[in-house]
Amino acid sequence: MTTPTPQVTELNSRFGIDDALTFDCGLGGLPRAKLKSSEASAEVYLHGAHLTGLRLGDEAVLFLARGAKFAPGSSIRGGVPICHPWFGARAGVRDAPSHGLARTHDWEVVEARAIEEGVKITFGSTFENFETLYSLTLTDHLVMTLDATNRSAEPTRLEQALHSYFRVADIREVELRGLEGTTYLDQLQDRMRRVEGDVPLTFAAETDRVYLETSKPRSIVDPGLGRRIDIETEGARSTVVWNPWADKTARMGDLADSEWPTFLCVETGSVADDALEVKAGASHRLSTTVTTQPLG
Ligand code: TA6
Repeated sequence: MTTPTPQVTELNSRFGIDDALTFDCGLGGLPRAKLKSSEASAEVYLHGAHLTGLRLGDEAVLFLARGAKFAPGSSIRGGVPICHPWFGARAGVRDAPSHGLARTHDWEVVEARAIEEGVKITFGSTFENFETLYSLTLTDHLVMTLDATNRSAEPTRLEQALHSYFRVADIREVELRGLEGTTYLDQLQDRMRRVEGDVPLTFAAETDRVYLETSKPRSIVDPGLGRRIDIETEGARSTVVWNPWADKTARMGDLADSEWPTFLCVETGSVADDALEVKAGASHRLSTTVTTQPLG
């Protein structure tokens, strides 16, 4: 047990809630919040407001790379990185960091409270024109809510995604339901536009796709873990589906060669053609709900 830093001591005194919400020094010595309800638990770092662990029932729902970096200015490989206020490469700005500013900056805790059957923590920060709040509500499931308010006098373009790395037994055995028949941009073919077939997605190679105008609930059906992960959204037009497969993994310093089969990214937000234009003074809410069910 490391000695708590003054920052962690202050966080516990201001926001701690018995064993429902405690703060400690996590990996890399970074301040971490630990959430606990009767049926679930979660861990989230102030760095990037990055959710790194989620257990629903006794099952780990998210993947976290063994070689993930926990250091100021670095993004953490796994969990749920927040891509905001842009996604991927920033249009027209060559050296902009991939996936925006939110995931590599420290957020503040702005509120924490016990709720019926669980706990809710809210982080805040400002990224360019957008005053941003991010809440995690943990009961027997998890709701992630990202609120962005345009504090400028001009309408402003916004892209965002909750870049969730879901843990699977073996991606070659899973199905992703809910995207049948939708249009997607294939990021491996210069964002060529294609239409998904009328059967659930299965995976046999590197996959990197931005599905547009998606609205139905999505489900990861995982026979290896005997479970289904259900993902429902509000205020999210896009679903990004990604797995690097073996060759790309070999080129990634924070992902071991053996890890690529054990996760599937299903990212929810508004990306590319689905980018938002937020009016001056207006807000946009993105909300994603994650539940799990045993496979019957
Ligand atoms: O998930 C879609 C994607 O844009 C992929 O192209 C891949 O780059 C992935 O995000 C991870 O990005 P990162 O910057 O975290 O390595």
